[in-house]
Amino acid sequence: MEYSTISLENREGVCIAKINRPKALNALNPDVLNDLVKLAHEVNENSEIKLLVLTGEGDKAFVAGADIAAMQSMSPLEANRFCQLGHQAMSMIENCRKPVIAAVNGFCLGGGLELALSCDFIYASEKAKLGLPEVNLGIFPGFGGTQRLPRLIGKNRAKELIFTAAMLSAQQAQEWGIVNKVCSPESLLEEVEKTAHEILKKGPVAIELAKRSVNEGTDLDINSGLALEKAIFPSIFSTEDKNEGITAFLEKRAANFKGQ
Ligand code: DAK
Repeated sequence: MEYSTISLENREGVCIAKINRPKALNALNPDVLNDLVKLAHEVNENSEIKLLVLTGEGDKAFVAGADIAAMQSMSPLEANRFCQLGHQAMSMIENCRKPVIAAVNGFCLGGGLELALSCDFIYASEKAKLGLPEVNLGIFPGFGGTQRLPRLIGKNRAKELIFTAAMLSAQQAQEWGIVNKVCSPESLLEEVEKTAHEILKKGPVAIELAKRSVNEGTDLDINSGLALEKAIFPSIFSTEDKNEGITAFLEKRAANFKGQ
């Protein structure tokens, strides 16, 4: 597929997607959001892509938010479409069938943090700054930030971050549970790829179903979540991967999963 704002590189099944508007600190305009929707489709459908890494072009920003200049001239109707498109992009990344890791290489603000929160988890460079500064502009987070962030770090910390528009360092964001790992800027992609290749050794269908169970289950009460897990689990027993994984263990060899 052709993308106007994202560059792609497939490294042995790990697709590195760089949002590529460095002059605007990779800010999200409708073109980027449309490209993210297309990208999520491509990742789902393209068997050569096993895992997606989202990052920003350049050494300054992951994504510095929604495009403020583009928003200035939006009519209410255009803002409504922008809102729908943003939500569609975030949900498609969140529910992509394959794992998605955010490699946060710099400013990760507003819609940029909302995008990173839609990924399965976040690794960040020591230089990264993360926050939801929308209230500085007289607006508030509108691409899922008021919903995904409190579910991740709790209501009170989320409200403090949103109300103060504070920018957290990568280290603070890790302490708050937003970031899983902090790396030097030079080693960020290497560390992400190392983890990606660990994940790729596992059963792909198992990862896909585990992701569904976590994503769909965490918004349910515990009994409904457990019922969901019980409902999803038996299907893994119909896969070749399950037979291969268990046979390989018993034969004391590495499993050769086919994703079937
Ligand atoms: N949008 C557009 N351009 C941006 C940008 C952004 N978010 N952030 C930076 N830029 C541009 C700057 O304007 C500048 O462009 P030129 O002047 O060179 O043409 C260039 O990137 C470099 O930025 P700076 O010169 O400002 O660089 P500094 O190192 O001095 O500062 C900074 C870096 C990240 C601290 C600063 O650029 C900054 O504060 N940027 C804005 C961060 C921000 O407020 N982000 C939140 C955006 S609001 C919606 C749902 C959701 C949203 C909106 C609507 N609906 C449901 C409708 C989401 C809103 C947001 O994300």
